[in-house]
Amino acid sequence: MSPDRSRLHIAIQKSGRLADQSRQLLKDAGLKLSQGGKNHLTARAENFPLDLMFVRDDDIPTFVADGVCELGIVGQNVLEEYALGQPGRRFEEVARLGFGRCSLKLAAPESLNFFALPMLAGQRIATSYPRLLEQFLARNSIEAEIVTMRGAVELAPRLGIARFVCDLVSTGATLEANGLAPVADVFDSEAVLVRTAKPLDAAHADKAQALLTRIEGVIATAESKYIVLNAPESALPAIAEILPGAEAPTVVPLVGRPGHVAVQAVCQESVFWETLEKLKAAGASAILVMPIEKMML
Ligand code: PRT
Ligand code: ZN
Repeated sequence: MSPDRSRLHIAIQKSGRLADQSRQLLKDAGLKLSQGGKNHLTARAENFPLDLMFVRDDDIPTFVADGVCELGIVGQNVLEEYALGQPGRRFEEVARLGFGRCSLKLAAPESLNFFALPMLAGQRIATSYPRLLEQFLARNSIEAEIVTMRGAVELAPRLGIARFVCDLVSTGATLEANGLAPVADVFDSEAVLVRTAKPLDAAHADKAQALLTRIEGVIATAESKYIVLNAPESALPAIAEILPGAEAPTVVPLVGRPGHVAVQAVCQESVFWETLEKLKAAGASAILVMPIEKMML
């Protein structure tokens, strides 16, 4: 089946760490996804001109760079590793999505009591990200031997393949279970929405922009909360200082309580119990924190 060129195409991971959240993001952006095409390799948004292609994450940069898909969702680690091997940048990162966070780290055997970067000189380092590692080593003027492995990198020291490894870490449990400790950050990553750098015709560009605006709304909503509280007018400056990421709160007089106001604000950062305690200490009462369902910036 050849792709319907009147529609937009987005490449997302078929299965793996980014798969569920990529689909969920599109659903949160209001897309109703069909059950999926043959072998579940494609799906269609029934209420938006967008087709989904389910692929391996490593193929997403190529699909987007070549314009087979106008959009993609992929980890920055995969994207940068691909870009470093290509002459020109043929895609644009258009939104950070706040999931799939991890860090490409250099790790050394825990038995090593002391570590400094020059100790890598002349050593073998196993990784699935040879270009990102090569860039890091060059920036630090270190010459070392890079051993490229497609997976199970953390086993390399035990197998005698390499003394050091450079691998993705999220909790650090895998390194620890293999007697390794992180010693340097090579590249921090999260999932991003990426767009082809190939020019889109006006109709496709409009559709892509509409989807991007919705996705930005979903991301902003995920962290944002709506706060309502009462406070004496005199406490307003202190309260405004505490409200996390709030722009110009609305202040409304309270009937029958002169000198007291109600404050309403959208907070674009997480609101923790500590924040509420600080607000109360500053004079706020009847504090309500509410989720925001939709937001268009
Ligand atoms: O099949 P396909 O090629 O599509 O998937 P894949 O197996 O290549 O990738 P997948 O699904 O494992 O990861 C997809 C993306 O998720 C990565 O490219 C990163 O952008 C992101 N991500 C976030 C991670 C991790 N966190 C992560 N922890 N990718 C891999 N890991 C590995 C890590 O290397 C370690 O071996 O998970 C293991 C556990 O990590 P710890 O530190 O929590 O123990
Ligand atoms: Zn992969």
